[in-house]
Amino acid sequence: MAVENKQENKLSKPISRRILLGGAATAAVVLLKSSYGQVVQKAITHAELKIADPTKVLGPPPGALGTRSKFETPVKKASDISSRTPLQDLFGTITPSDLHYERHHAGVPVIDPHSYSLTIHGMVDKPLVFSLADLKRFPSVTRIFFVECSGNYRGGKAEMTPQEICGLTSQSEWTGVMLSTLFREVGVKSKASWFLAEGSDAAVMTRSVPVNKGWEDAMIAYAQNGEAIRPEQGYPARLLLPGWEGNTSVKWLRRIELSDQPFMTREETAKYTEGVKDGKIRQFSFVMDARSIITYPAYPQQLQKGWMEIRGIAWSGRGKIYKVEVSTNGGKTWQDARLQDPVLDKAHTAFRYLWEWKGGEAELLSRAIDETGYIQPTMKQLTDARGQDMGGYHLNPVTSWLVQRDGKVLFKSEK
Ligand SMILES: Nc1nc2c(c(=O)[nH]1)N[C@H]1C(S)=C(S)[C@@H](COP(=O)(O)O)O[C@H]1N2
Ligand SMILES: [Mo]
Repeated sequence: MAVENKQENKLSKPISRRILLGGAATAAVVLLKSSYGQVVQKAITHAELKIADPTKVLGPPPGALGTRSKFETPVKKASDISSRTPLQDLFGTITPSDLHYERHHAGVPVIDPHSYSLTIHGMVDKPLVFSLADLKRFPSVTRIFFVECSGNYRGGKAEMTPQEICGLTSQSEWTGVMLSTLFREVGVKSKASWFLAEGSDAAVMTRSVPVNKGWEDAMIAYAQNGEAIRPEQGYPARLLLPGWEGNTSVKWLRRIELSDQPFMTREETAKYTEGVKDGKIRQFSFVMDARSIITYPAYPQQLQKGWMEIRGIAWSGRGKIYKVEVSTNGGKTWQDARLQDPVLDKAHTAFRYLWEWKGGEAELLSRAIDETGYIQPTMKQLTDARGQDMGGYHLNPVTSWLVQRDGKVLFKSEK
């Protein structure tokens, strides 16, 4: 109690709704009245208590949910339509679920898992309606891969973080049922060459997908990083097409229709097409090409002279990352970075390269090469290949960081 009393004044400021303090055993817990009126428990950190020596006071007891350290504040950068993963704040390759990027065409629907259903019909022997419980009864699979929006490139100024440049990619461990399992269950007819995937959000998003992807590695996921999939990621179940543009991984999936031709929905005619040379438009460009980005050092870091580990992630929608090359002199010479095992198929792969900054200007680049031999292009190579009107989709240029004499790091924006 002594500690609480001493802290009385300090506490009452940040925690204005405090109505009751616990006894000695709950020294660092207060009960608060939430804005809805119910009483909730809030653990107070040592920082809030301004305790210099944590060995001299009982810490907060376990809670119903864990918390992130008050000293760590990674956040998604959100607009009305999307939010971006803070790639520069993360370690390893799994994106914490609450930091997974989001892209919704009509917000996040609330779907009751008990009334949820997935209908598979069209060119099948036996159309079926699956409940969520039905989906969970099938043999399950767990697999790690990334989801990336095809509109994942921003440029325009030097003061941009990895999150701002390409934070529309995230990686989770997904669990669900292979679509091929359900295809066998309904008896997809051999003539069927495409299927339509339809979401139950207010956008009723629909995409046509070649049936081969369904047989190959498409899955219906109901779990993410060990728990039920998040509402933002498609609760209670979504389609996931590993390595393909995020748009095709239809969330809140309610219907799959088999056909012998694409359905030519709005998302694949008016949207999600790219200009190529000679005024032509490219359609059904599903695969996300290989890419990498150095996430440290990056803007807004301030470098100190000496050794450091250049760090980043590389990924490819075509398969495994074969190699990542790093240049510290603007592309004059390249060295192989070390890849962190396991290097997974269609997955964010961490790379590292030891570098000594001796002061002076430097230009840091990374370039991903995947197992098909595809080499991540420069922005100039992209423009040369696709023309000036290539639009904003499927841009995976080599990202360059300019280290200034004073140790500031700036993005060399090329678009
Ligand atoms: N039903 C539905 N599915 C959807 C969308 C949507 O708005 N509605 N957005 C798509 C787009 S454009 C992308 S990039 C991914 C984003 O997935 P995430 O929000 O889980 O990161 O979901 C896709 N699936
Ligand atoms: Mo997207």
